[in-house]
Amino acid sequence: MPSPETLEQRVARIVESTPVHDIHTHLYDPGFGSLLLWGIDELLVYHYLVSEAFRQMDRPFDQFWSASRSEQAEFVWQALFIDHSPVSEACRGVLTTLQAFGLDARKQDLPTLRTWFAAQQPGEFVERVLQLAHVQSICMTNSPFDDEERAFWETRPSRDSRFQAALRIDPLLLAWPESAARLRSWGYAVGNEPSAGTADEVRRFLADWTRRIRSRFCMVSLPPSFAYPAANDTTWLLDQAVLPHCREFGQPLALMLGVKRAVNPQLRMAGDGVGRSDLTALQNLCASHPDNRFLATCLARENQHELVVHARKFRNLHPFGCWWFTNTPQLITEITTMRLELLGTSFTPQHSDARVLDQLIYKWRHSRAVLTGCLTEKYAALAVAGWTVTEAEITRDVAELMGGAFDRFCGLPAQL
Ligand code: FIX
Ligand code: ZN
Repeated sequence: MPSPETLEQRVARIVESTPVHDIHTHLYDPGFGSLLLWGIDELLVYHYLVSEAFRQMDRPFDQFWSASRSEQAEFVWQALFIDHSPVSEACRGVLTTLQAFGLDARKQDLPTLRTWFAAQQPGEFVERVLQLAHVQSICMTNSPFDDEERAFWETRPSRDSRFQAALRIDPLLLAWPESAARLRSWGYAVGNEPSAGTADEVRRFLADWTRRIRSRFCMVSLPPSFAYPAANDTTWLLDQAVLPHCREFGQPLALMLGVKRAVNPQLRMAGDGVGRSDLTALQNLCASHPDNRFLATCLARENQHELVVHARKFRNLHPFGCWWFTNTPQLITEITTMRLELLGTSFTPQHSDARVLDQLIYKWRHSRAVLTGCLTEKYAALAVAGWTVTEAEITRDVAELMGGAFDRFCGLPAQL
């Protein structure tokens, strides 16, 4: 007779079989062609791995960057997988991904792996990855300020409804005089200085892009120095344009707090760092704009507790994800447990931040394993207190955590 399912096995089964809505990625709708990255070379030149590889090789920065993409992938493979054991989370991710495809990275060399990926048919590959990762839908990161991406939107591409848009506005909020010039070049009559006319035109820009890409929310990443309110363009633009826009469209603003861009420019995209934010800014935003909703994630470990406490005080705040340097099993366990203990299930534990389609597999396999552990511990503690959760209750909770609570917080995708 088979032994009865343990609590952990039951939670694992439910977590693994619940499709996730991945609320922040850097992936693109397959209709965007070459913007959607996939394959072994892209996995290896992921910026998480590049910064780790530079620690293990003497190669000058220029020599690495002037090499072709496949040579760069070879440098990373050699440094991180051959010369040392690939124990870091990002390295393990490559192995989990290859294993899910049935590839034995121990037996196959890079050329053989490349041949396997080259033989994949792109459309079928997308379906296979989504199925292996058990991802039902994805939020992209869509920036009108990115020339390559803007060109795609201007072709009015047909859309895959599983790939939802999120309007990314970092340059608008953080580099105003330069962004004003770009808006003018696109036909928006903005001045460099604050005025009612400029605010109207910024709102027209936001409305046009929200409709064009059918965006579900606006998003911005902010440096540790972000303060609100402050006597600067960022506060003015938030107050006069971005927050009114979000209210008008009934959409949240997602804040990603604590990134220090280009602390080492020689590492290019891998050169961003972390700093502790003053979350008084977030508190002030939530308190002074009760009719706005805010999604927030923090990059610094030191900000995680404060974020959760703010969410207890403001129901217009929804914490999400273990972002970037916090996307490691140890920190996901710590952060998710803290959130469960202080917020119940009213948050979204994880997003993938995948930049390469295949990464969905490892990001979600690894995160699902941690979520299973955190939930099992909580349900076991409830059982000690005489409250045994049912299969239906676990299923409900997991659905909430894997996109349900987020969808309710955001509201349904607007028919724009
Ligand atoms: O700002 C962001 O959305 C970050 O996630 C990225 O800038 C970062 O490069 C990344 O990929 C982190 O996972
Ligand atoms: Zn991101």
